Amino acid sequence: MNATRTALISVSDKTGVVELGRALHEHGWTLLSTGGTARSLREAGIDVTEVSDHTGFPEIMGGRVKTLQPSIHGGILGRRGQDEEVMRAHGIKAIDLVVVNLYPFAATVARPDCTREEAIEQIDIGGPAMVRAAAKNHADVGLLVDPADYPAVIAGLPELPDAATRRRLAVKGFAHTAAYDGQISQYLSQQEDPEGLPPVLNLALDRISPLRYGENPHQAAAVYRERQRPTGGLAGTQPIQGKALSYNNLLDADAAWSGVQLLGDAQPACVIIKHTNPCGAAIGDSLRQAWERALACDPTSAFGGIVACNRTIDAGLAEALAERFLEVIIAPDIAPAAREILAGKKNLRVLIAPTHQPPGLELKAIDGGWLVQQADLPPSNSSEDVELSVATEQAPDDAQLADLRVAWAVVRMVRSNAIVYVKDGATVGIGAGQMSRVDSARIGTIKAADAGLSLEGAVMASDAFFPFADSIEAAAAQGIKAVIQPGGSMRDQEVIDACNRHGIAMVLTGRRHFRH
Ligand code: 93A
Repeated sequence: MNATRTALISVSDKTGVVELGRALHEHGWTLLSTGGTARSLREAGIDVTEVSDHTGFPEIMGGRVKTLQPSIHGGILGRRGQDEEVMRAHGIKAIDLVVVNLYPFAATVARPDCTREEAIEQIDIGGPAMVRAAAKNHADVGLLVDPADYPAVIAGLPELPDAATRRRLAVKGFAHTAAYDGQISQYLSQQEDPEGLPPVLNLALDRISPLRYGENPHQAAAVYRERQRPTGGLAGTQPIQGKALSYNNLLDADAAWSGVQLLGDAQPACVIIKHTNPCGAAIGDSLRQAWERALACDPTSAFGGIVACNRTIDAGLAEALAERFLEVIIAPDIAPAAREILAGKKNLRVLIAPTHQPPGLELKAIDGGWLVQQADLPPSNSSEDVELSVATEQAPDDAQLADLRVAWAVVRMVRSNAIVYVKDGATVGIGAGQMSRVDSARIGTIKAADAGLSLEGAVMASDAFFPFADSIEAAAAQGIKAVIQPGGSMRDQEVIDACNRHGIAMVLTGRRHFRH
């Protein structure tokens, strides 16, 4: 055993540090520590040298300068087999293992009463410098930034972690400091412009798991989590049965799960998704009824669909679901009897959804860069809270108003140009992703006819304004009685006039929901 091995331990999060310090000490390592860490180790009866005694220079400026010393950084960065002479000349002792985690910046600024001065003081300088030095010199030096890695290193003592482990720990070290700087720049830019997007987006992502492939089999893919966000959310959820989720499964499960949130939680609701578009959505007196009505909208497209429910799935619904070929089912919970029934469908992926965690920002790759926007969430995630103004002579009655709100929720889930027809709380026709709005309106009517559903007495929603009155004329011919749309077209008056001519009630939301 090499008795001269030295570890430098300087941690804010003291989890596991006593166990690690004791194990190192018992294996004959020399321990160097900064003030608070040295105290913790000494209180546990572990022999430790203060960094200030080692360097001969006190901690100054209230701890701003503790480890920022050549004898520390030379000890970490010195190349073994090359820099010994210069180290000897300057009295620098090699440091073989660096154990550092940083001032808790994110936790500090998350406190509502945190002042700017407190935040600034929580910007760790010496810690990241040591982490980066050890990561750079991983050829010879070990690095621990995460208490979860302590046990494996303890198990290998008195030896340093092997070369492959040191490389992995170095990657983790740079990710740790990158995420940390991201938190700082995000906080400071938020202070400058609380409503806006930061001038620099410094997102550090952790790979949760690789995916078999991306949208197509020749595309490599993985799912990542934003390090600054708490754990949880759909991204990290494993199915309770069935094969692992694919890239497309996750995309559609996300569309289904965020879609069902838009229908609110006042009533049981169900959404069926295909290729990120709903092919049926409904509320009902029971979840079973909501499912049946959602399915009735387009049973052909529901083949291989992704189903999200906003209530616990019971045995009765599970039996109905099991009759169909579905890819994914997602719900807040599945009753034990329902789990047994679904277990019979070996390939069906079943997800117990965690609490909905909508992303704050949406990213899209474009040639040479990224488009970043706030997610389409505010002011409220639920269509129940949308403020409506009546634009026509005719106002919608209560039943129509309820359907208009459902239609408005569903149209937000649909790719633009989006037209949605709703009757009795259920979609009866959906026109998605067309290049002209009138084509979406027409496709919705064709789909309704194909499903054997009548649009007589139904309501219509449009995700953006009607540029012409043509869609209203087509809707009137189908027996549509009420319309919901943002308004704001140059020809709004023509559109309103057409509604008035046909006795259609129209409400405006003042908010567009394009989805490209
Ligand atoms: O203020 S610092 O940026 N200046 C330093 O020289 C320094 N060296 C280590 N912060 C510094 N540290 C940090 O102190 C470490 O990253 C660690 O988070 C913390 C441990 O301090 P203590 O051992 O006193 O609890």
